[in-house]
This record gives sequence, C-alpha cells and structure tokens, in this order.
Amino acid sequence: MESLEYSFSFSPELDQEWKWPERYGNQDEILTYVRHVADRFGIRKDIRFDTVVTSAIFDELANRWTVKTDKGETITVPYLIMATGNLSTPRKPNIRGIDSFRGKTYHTGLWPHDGVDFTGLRVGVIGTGSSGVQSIPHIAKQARQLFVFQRTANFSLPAQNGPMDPEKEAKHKAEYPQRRADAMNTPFAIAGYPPPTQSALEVPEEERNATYERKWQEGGSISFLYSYTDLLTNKAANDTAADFVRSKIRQMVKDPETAETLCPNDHPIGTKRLILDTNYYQTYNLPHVKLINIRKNPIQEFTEWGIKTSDGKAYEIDAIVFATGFDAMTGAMKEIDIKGKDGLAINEKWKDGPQTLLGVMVAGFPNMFMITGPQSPGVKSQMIFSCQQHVDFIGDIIAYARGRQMRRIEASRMAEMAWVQHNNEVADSTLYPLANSWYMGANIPGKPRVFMPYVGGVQKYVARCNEIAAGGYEGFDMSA
Ligand code: NA7
Repeated sequence: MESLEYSFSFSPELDQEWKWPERYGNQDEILTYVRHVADRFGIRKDIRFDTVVTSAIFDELANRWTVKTDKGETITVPYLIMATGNLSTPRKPNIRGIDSFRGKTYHTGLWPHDGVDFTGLRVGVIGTGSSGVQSIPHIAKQARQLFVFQRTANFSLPAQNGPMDPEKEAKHKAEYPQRRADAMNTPFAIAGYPPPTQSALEVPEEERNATYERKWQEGGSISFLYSYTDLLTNKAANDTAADFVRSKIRQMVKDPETAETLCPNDHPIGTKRLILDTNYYQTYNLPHVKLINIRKNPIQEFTEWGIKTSDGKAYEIDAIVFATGFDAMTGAMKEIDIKGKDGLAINEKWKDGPQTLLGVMVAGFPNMFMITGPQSPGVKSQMIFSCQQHVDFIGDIIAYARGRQMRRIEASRMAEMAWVQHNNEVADSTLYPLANSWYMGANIPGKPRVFMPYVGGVQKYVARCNEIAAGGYEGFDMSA
C-alpha cells in the first residue's frame, strides 16, 4: 500500500511535514517514521519494551484484569486492550530433520535488525507468499545460488515502486484531509480510486485486457481489483483477470516450465493477499536462481547440509529462509493464557474459530477489547486506518461507560452470534472462502477452517460501528 496512504491520519501537521522518499516506503523508512511518531507524540514512556504478557485473568468481583509478564510482574488494570497484531506469530513448518540442519536459518517475520548478508552463499527460501515474493529478488542479488521451494504459486503484480514523484506528493498533500475523510467511505479504506461500475463480463475482451494492462503499468493491487465490480464475487469475471496475470507471467519468465510452475491455478485472483513485487518473476531468468516445485515433489527432510525432496534430489544449502507465514489473526491471543468470566479460556471459546462482536469484544471477556480483531475489516483494509478507527471506537465506549459510572462493559452473546453469522454470510457471498489462505486459517495444520476477516467493506463496517455508538452501544452490556 502506498505510504502516503498507509500512514497515521490523526495529525494533519504530520501528514504535511513527513516526506516519504519512495512510493512504497521500505522497512527502514517505515521504522524511521514509526520512531518519529513515537518521539513526536511522547509515546515511549507508556510502553514497556521487551516484555511478554504471559497471562491475563479477569477478576469478576473487582471488574479488573490481572496481567502477568515474563519479567515476573503482576499488574491489574480496569481495561485490557489487545493490540497483539494479526500477523505477529511466525510459524515454521514441522518437517523431519529441521533441527539437524547445520547452516543458518531465518524467518521473514523475525528478521535480524542489523540485516543479513547472503553474499557468496547457497540459499534456500521456503514459501512464496508476500514475504517470499518480496524478499527473493533481494536475496538473489547477493546469493551465489538461490533455490526457491514453492508449494503454491501466488498472484503478484508489479508495485512500480520508485522515488516519490514531487508533483504527485504535492497534489496528495493538498487533498490530504479530504482523502482521509473519503477513505472511510470505501471498501478498503483507500480513497482516490473511482469505484468500478461495470461487470468484467459486460466488456469486450480487448477492452478488458487494455484496462488490466493500464492498471498493471500503474502498479498497485487496489486499482487492479477495482477494474470491475465482480472480480471478487463472480468466478468467470475473476478468471479474466487471473488469465491476464498468467499471460504476463508467461511473457516475463523465459523458461516455459518455470513459467508454468509460477502460474497460480488453485485460487481466484485476489482471494489470497494480492502481492506487489519488484522484479519477482524476472528473478527466475537469472542463471543462479532455481524454482523447485514442492507441490509435485514435497520436501522429504532436512539434513545437516540441506534439503531432500521426494524425487530423490538433494539441495546443498548454507542458509534457509522460512517465508512460511504466521498463525494469523488469532495466534497471538491464543499464546497468552487469557481467562474471562467463570475461568473461560479464549482458546476454549475459539476452538472452532473466532467469535467476536465487531472484532472488538468477545462475549464472556468483559472489559477486554481488541484492535482489529477477527471479524473486523482489519487485514482486508488499509490497516492503519482500521487500527485508528478501533482505537477511537474503544476510547469512546470506555468514556461513555465511565460517564455513566459503569465499570463493566461486555459483548452480549446474542449480539456476538448475530455478528458472527453476518460475517459468515458476507464471506460466503464472495469468492474468498475458495482459497486456502491465512484468512481461512488454512496455512496452519489443525486450525479451524473459518473465514476470519470481515469482507463487507470498511464503509459498511464503519457505518455499523457509528450506528451502534449513536444508539447507546446496543449489544454491549454495561453495568456498575
Ligand atoms: P503467507 O502469505 O502465509 O505465505 C506463506 C508461504 O509459505 C506460502 O507460500 C505457503 O505455501 C508456504 N508454506 C507454509 N508452510 C509450508 C510448508 N510446510 N512447506 C512448504 N511451504 C510452506 O505468509 P507471508 O509471510 O508471505 O505473508 C503474510 C502476510 O504478511 C501477507 O499476506 C501480507 O499481508 C503481509 P501454501 O500457500 O500454504 O501452500
């Protein structure tokens, strides 16, 4: 997502003063921005770094949460706000011999802060989601030999990243307040893209492909998915966009067999995170980069010196990069021993999949809130917008309750059940459940297959939140 958009919106001064050097800020630039925001708004003093929360238990008599940390501290608080993230619990596959490998191993979600130098090394990357696709071209620049182990091919579009265009920046900054306000009325919380008006199937093939080509050159996933109204709801419409991207892959990748292996064919385009890349497909034209199809020949085992696949081939490797993803959306919460009313554990409550009211609260867990919890648009939206919207909603409901001397706020079970049902109905009216994605929990063996984000659109979600707030928080029971 473009940095001018993907940034905090609560300070118009910050919006105007901050200069993003590139269209899509890289990791360093984002970290510099985050540090600046922390210093500028004096936030660091309120944060305890390097501390793991191990348990959080609700005390029914006091209406307070008792929180314990790995530093041996016990803290009691009236409200517990889980800002534990949706993609914060990295997962490595459980493959035979994994611990016997003698070389270095890395996970893209736990990357060393001072960087890694792969110069002269034989490197293996396992996983081709966003993290794999975006890191592979960088690793290829350094590695002597790069083996990419791909189980499932994904769709990726060119980011068309580059230095910030000063004219575009000036225009965006002039329109910032309006754009920020408009974002709220769009499905993904991103303004500036006119909503589509036509079905992909109403348009002649030549015109359709010209539209996809224009969007491809422009870069960005939202613009591409906004080509037609029905790309995410009608399989035949979706196929037209998927075919276009597959034809691009075949043009870019010189070796026809590699190109075919890179063509995704098991899910509709956009139903897994639509990746943006810089030179991903072109990287496979380099002589030292090899794609290994582990759908056809799975990894059999790790050895001291590398990886063996089921066709009897052995790959000698000095370093392995696990780009194998996260226990998404519920993983971080489930790692903490959270117990609500009557000793109910969150793991028990969510054993068949998450249940929440608006992705903000869970029935049975009074005074506990979540920032972009499951069944909110979070990961299917401009995430920073959604975080801020939740922070505001939670701040407002707490202020509302306090103003009425109510010390306890709890999602009603009825309201929660209705929201879960609505969430499922909305997901089922789309193509999203057709993909084995982390949205579905499909990447974690044994995790319930439930579609977790709310995909009814940010505009509808925000309207619902505002309506609930204006009506005195129906569905959120309050008591003294
Ligand atoms: P993803 O999108 O979950 O991708 C993980 C990749 O790792 C994916 O290609 C998986 O293949 C692969 N994987 C996972 N387990 C295995 C095993 N056991 N063997 C082989 N390959 C495996 O995670 P990312 O970190 O790339 O991205 C997560 C989000 O972060 C992304 O959507 C952005 O929002 C930012 P599979 O598809 O399961 O066959």
